[in-house]
Amino acid sequence: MLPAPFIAAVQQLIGAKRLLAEAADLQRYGVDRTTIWQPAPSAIALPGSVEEVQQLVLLANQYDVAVVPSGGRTGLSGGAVAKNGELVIALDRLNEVIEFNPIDRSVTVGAGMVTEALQNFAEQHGLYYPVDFASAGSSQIGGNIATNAGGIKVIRYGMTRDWVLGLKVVTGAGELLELNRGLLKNNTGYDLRHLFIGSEGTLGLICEATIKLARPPVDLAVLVLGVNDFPSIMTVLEKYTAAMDLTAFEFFSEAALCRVTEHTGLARPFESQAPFYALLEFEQGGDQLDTAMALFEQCLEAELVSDGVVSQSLSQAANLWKLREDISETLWHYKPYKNDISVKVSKMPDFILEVDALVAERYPSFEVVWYGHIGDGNLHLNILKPAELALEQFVAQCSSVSSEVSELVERYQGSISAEHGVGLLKKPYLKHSKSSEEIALMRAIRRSFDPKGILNPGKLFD
Ligand code: 2HG
Ligand code: ZN
Repeated sequence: MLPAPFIAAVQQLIGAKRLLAEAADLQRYGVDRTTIWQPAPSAIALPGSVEEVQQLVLLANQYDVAVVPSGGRTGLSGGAVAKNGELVIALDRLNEVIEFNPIDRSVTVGAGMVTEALQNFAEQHGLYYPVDFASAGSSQIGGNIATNAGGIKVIRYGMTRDWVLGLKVVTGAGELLELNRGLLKNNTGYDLRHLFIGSEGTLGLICEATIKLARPPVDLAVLVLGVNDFPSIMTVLEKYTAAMDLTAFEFFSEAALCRVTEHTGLARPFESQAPFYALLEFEQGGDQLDTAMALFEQCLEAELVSDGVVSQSLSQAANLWKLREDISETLWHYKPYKNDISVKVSKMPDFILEVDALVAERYPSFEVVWYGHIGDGNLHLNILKPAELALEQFVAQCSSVSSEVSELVERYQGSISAEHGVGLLKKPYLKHSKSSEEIALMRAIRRSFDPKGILNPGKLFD
């Protein structure tokens, strides 16, 4: 329950109709794409300006109200879940282009702008925003920055962090900070902008962002290969990355393909079946297409791959991409337990065999679906909940296996969260990717931005 004087002050600040408390709104704004926690916020505030965000945070401090910042809520780690009567501050209305500069090739946008709208804006100006993933149609830039979102083009373009030139944020204490001024070069001590990128709403609310744009890639082709086993995927990756600049190298298992084709009605890439599929994307200009096809022949001869198809049109390329991109949405219907782990690409061949052996032993009766950004060393293991098993029991069993997977990740010096963030889901495993000294410093940083601990309590660490 929020204190009555706080509600009155918020209504006065943003207008009564911008403070939502209907059951459907609490339900909608209280969760992300996880399926584990029940949403239970007290109310949803929809501020219309940075000043209103700042005033809201100051009021929350005054009345000791916990706040959950909210973007498009497409996260997969529970970072935007509000389950304890918090006030959700949703940035939906801060969704405009504020300034575009073609000389700097940068654009400043409100944090509530949907990723796809930014991609479209860039395209209309002959430019390109390269951070891309299946939820681009509903995720928001502020949320992407708060979680340092990755996606399907990281192998070529990096993560969200690589595209943020500047940020306007309101800290947990209510200070308004303008970080890095949109500059390419700025060596003036600590770069606080980078602390906010990936901070999961625990240091402040990201209100505006200045984003760098790229030249668009030209004439992309998609190649899907049927691959015989895990080690072969890595050999194929090595061969292709040695010879070409790929814009993507993704993989998925036959189980993932079956679920997607069943769910979407999409056609298989080719008739024959393989245990795994690699999806490669590249600019086909110059001799790139010839190189890709020559490598395909070599891989066939070496019995690394068994079949393959290359896109002949943009629509065929888009359909091949859907086989990979629609996996997460398809599996969501099975309430999957998610892993999002990474190691250095060079360690991947050994790591993958060990994870495979571990999950095969520990999940003998659950269906494990493999896919991910294998070109970045990033695996998504989704464990599907058997229909007859209660959610709580399923989560408990998966969590105990996650501890073992996390120990393995630690042994390989990898990450327990490659791109989805820690949120609530990975909190127990953070210690496997960060030392206790690092976590202590993270806590101290959190306290200096949010001394009363009102922002996203319980996320990242307790
Ligand atoms: C993807 O790569 C997303 O498709 C989602 O990061 C992964 O749902 C998942 O586990
Ligand atoms: Zn992913």
